[in-house]
Amino acid sequence: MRIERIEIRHTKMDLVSPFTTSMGTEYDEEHIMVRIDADGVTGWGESVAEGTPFYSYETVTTAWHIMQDFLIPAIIGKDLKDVSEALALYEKVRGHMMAKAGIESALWDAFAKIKGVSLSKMLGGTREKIDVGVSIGIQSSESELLKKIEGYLGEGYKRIKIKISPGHDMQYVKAVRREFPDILFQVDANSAYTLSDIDLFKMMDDFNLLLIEQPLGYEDIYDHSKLQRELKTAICLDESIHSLDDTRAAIELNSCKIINIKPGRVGGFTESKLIHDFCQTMNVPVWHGGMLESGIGRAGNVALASLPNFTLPGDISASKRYYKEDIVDPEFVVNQDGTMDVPKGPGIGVNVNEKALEKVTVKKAVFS
Ligand code: OSB
Ligand code: MG
Repeated sequence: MRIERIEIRHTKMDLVSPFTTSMGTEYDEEHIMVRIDADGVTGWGESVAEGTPFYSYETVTTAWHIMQDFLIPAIIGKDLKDVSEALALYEKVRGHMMAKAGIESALWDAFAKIKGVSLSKMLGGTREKIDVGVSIGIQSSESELLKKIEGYLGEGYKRIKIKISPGHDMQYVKAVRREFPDILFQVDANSAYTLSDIDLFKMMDDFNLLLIEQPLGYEDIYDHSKLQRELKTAICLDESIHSLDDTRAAIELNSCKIINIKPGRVGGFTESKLIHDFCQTMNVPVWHGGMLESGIGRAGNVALASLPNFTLPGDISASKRYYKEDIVDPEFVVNQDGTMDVPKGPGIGVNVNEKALEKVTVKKAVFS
């Protein structure tokens, strides 16, 4: 497949409601959409680097720079036989996983379309429907939170995750469990705590949480092993895991019992699959995280989450939970039984709505 043309677009999409976490409040989401034209097909991908370096050091600006000056020059005009050839061409670039994943995902889509198979099939997916959950930001009151949860449960979501931060934690956990004693329920701290908060987590241990996501440092693996030792509840790592090597370290050190896989955080689907497969052999469940993606990134997430060891519901929600208008057609919907259909068409299996994409584009560059 000859890489004839690559287009990148910095996009900005308004969220239907603000998303508050221990990292701050987001009102809109800036990402980079990648379009690759090759041998008569068009592959689409999304880089989930955000406008701010609060979740990761990467931002849309750093990802743009890395794509424009290193990743795109390495592959443009080249004749590639598979995705791994592209990875080899830019393997000298260290870090910048979200920039890499944006390019890599567009390549996967293009290769799947050339083969005429769905991305799910191409990645080794085995499911036609995936179980989905929803990630709820910090709310202004317990009653506000309970109302939101009730709404999402009514829409079918199989699992509820709430964001926590110091001062917005135990009382919310208690309120949710009082109201909904039996739901699959987990919390995400986004690295807001330290080992000195161990008593708080010991208290949470009595509330039958499915997992506690990334309680400690955003690069930490060691302190999490000390915390996990003291808890019955599974710790799940998100921010700390950038590769198969990180995953191996975390599992060998017993720093967590569950892994959150986000392709953007680990450089793409190739590394995601390695992590998935390794966790499967170690009997460690994985689930698919989210970065408030548009339909382009979401399509990739759904395809990846159709692999067999994604045994817990993902942070993969309906388009309308994030955006008034998505940039793909059809938009992603959640079935009443809390599942989402895995697209069956070639590649990502949804069409990009180029008019909607144009409306959210703030900057564009073309390479050929
Ligand atoms: O920590 O999982 C996270 C969104 C942006 C950055 C980090 C995270 C999140 C979410 C949203 O929790 C998940 C989603 O896309 O629904
Ligand atoms: Mg998280």
